Amino acid sequence: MGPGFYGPSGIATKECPAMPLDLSDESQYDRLRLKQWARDRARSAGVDRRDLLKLFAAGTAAGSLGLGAAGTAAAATGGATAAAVLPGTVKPLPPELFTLRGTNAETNFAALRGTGPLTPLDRFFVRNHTVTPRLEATDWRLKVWGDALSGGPVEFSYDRLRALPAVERTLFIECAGNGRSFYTTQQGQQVSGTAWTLGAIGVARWRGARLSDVLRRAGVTGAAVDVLPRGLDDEVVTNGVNLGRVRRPLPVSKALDDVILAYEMNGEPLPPDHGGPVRVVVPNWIGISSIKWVGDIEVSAEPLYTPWNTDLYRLFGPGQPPQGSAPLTRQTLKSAFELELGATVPVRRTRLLTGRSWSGAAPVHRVEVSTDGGARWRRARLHDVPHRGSWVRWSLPWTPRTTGPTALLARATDTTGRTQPATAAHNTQGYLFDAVVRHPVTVV
Ligand SMILES: Nc1nc2c(c(=O)[nH]1)N[C@H]1C(S)=C(S)[C@@H](COP(=O)(O)O)O[C@H]1N2
Ligand SMILES: [Mo]
Repeated sequence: MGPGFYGPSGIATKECPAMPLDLSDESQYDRLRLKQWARDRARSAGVDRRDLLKLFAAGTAAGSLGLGAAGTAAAATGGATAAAVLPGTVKPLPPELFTLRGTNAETNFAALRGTGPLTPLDRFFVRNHTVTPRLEATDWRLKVWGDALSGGPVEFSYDRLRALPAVERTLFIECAGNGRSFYTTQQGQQVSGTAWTLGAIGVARWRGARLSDVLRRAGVTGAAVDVLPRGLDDEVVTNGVNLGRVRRPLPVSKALDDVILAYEMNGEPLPPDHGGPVRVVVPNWIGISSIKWVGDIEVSAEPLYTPWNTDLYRLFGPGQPPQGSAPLTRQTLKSAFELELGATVPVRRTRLLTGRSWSGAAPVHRVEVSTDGGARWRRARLHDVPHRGSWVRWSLPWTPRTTGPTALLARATDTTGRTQPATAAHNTQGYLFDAVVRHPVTVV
């Protein structure tokens, strides 16, 4: 029996292989997992289920676990304010390139102006639940294990991984909470989590081995359902509960499709802050899927649950089921100007407005820009051939005629025909903000 067979209830049963289900359809997969979770059919990998339930009960009332919040660092250090916590990164985080947010560093979009389609490593955003661990490639091992392998655990050294056929792809990694602050500043809504503007995204050229090659060599069987990569960074402690190491299950269909175990980023060995020596890169999916510093991968014949696909990284709030939406997978559609928020610009001088747009669903088709707060729109010129999984750079000349405050707006449409809406759907943890951002500027 293959992995895709489910009984009439939608729950996997050994006895009832009657209804094949296409697990490569993300929404179908997620709806199924959600049902299983709700019915308590799955085990919660590594965390006591009663602890999780306690947390979720507290969490949904208070908004969330506070994970990924400005308060994350505070929780991790026992109540210090986030501002007092230095991000535990290895690379420098100068203020012209980054805005610090607790343990995280947001890329200043203005610092991308004039750079190429790839985010330079010195300005790629960092999102750390704790601190960057220092790992040596020579000591590093990847252990692949679990009940959906034909044999026992299989270990891969760095050299063994590098000896596998290499793939190279240009892909963004974007946090699910990117743009979160605009729920509050633009829509007047309360959300929990790191108050990113639009800089929790970076695009890099990743080189690595296919996860599918590693899983096949490890003896993955047709019984596999979920694949759970886990980071070697510290365990995450929040509100006194140890959630264990950062890990989030991937459906086996995605794991065998296009996921990379990356050891190079923009032609360099993967830097420590971005998961070196080896990280997972999951094309088009929210950043948490792309586990950094991967140390082991469980291949399971039953669905797996961790805090990162149950309470976290799902939508809670109006219009969502009480237990929350299905786990989030694909990223949404966004645009950003390569300009400081609140920049001042001289009147009657022509300047070239530049920015970037991207979508997790499809290549960007068109970008429109308004320089008068949304009354009139002009089409921007695209500077890259649009590809799914990456962004396009664009530009538009602008000659402001009157002084005073105004808003610049950029609106992308992807090749599925989806256009950024005026308002994003509110959810308590502020994920997947996709609305057109009103970028304030003052003409002087
Ligand atoms: N092991 C581990 N993997 C992780 C994280 C982490 O804290 N630990 N953060 C995740 C999140 S939430 C995001 S958005 C991306 C950020 O990748 P970056 O720091 O390379 O930009 O890594 C993901 N992988
Ligand atoms: Mo993230």
